[in-house]
Amino acid sequence: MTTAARKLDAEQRPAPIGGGLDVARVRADFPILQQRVHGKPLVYLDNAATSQKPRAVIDAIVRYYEGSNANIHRGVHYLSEIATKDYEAARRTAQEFINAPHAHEIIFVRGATEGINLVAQTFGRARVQPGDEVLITAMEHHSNIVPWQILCDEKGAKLRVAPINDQGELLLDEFAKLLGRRTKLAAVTHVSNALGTINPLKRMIELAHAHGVPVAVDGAQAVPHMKVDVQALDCDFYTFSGHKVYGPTGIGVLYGKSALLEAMPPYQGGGDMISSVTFEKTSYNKLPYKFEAGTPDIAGVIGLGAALTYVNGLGIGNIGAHEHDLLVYATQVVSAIPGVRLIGTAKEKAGVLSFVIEGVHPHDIGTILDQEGIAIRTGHHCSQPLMDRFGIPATARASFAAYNTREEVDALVRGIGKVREVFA
Ligand code: 7TS
Repeated sequence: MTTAARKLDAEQRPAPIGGGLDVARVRADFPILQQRVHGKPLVYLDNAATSQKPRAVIDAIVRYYEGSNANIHRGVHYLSEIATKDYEAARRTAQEFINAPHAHEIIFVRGATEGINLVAQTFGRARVQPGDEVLITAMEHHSNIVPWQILCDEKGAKLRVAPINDQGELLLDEFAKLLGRRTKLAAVTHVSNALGTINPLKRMIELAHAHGVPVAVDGAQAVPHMKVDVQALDCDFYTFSGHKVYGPTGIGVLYGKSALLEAMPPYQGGGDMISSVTFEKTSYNKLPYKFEAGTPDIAGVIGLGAALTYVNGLGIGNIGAHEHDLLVYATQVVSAIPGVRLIGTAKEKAGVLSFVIEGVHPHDIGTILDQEGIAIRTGHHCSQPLMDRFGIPATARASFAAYNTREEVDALVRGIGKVREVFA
């Protein structure tokens, strides 16, 4: 244990809140966590980049390929019917997971990135005209900046950016002031991947709607950690990636309100998204198929369904409470280390701990921690404008999931101690 961690004696440490999670059992569900890295037990703290996958997800994918692989929605044969049934069952699981009113409002996409691009290129393209504005925040991931820049460039529209304070919290008044006659859309993150800030999303949506502005939400970092209810939020679009919520890579969900999805032009043309085609005219399929051109990632969808079912089994509230406990603990012990500065100290945070160490480049932190078997992410986290806002090129970021433990946070603290020794 480093001196910094030792300094925090038992009474000073926040008492574990426990919650309803049996973390040892959760860990046993994840085969990858059993391995050693560079001779040390793997400490996986890069969950904001992607989470690990439980056996239930891996098995569901294997079961599909071994037992029911077939194309969907087009076969009359047995395997195709099973595959279609499983694919559509996963859609209902996703619908219930975010409390969408209708299953046809769930569009399967490659991930949050594709969900956002879909909205920009269909809804955005039809709605935004020269002189209009699209409003985002200063803490967006590049995938919630660049698609809007592309749209604004094409349309001669303007991207407006709501500022944040030094803690990494959105300035709600400034956000409200930026909503105006020209604002055609607000695209905002629910939770910041680089800071962990949880935005006051419901209030932001109310403010936007009061100006008649629809809101598209990037939920990539929220869905794995908290109950998301799209009806309670009243958001117009909500997107997330499967791979950050214990599911496979390359699959995600875009939710949109029926009326908006109905009115939107299609995103990609191809098989399954049509109801009839002649060389003169094509009419499009009904929702959600209008937005699912071509053979989808069937195994991915089934794996995602298994992941969401797995999360339901643990209880998203239990996961959130456990991660909050880790965050509170990690904040206390890491910030007590001399030379360490936390980036992102919002009152409302999900399980992300971004930090810098005086005189050490974050990449060197990551490399030394890797030698200790500890996986974190270092860099700008695809949020360069946010790094600029804090006047830094990069941070080191530890991010938590259901299977992490306080012992792993202690390992991180010891690892940071090593970094400080090397650079002393
Ligand atoms: N939005 C947010 C808030 C994200 O954190 C990410 C990925 C994305 C969108 C894009 O998700 P994708 O699945 O389509 O790639 N964020 C990160 C990260 O923080 N580290 O690696 C990927």
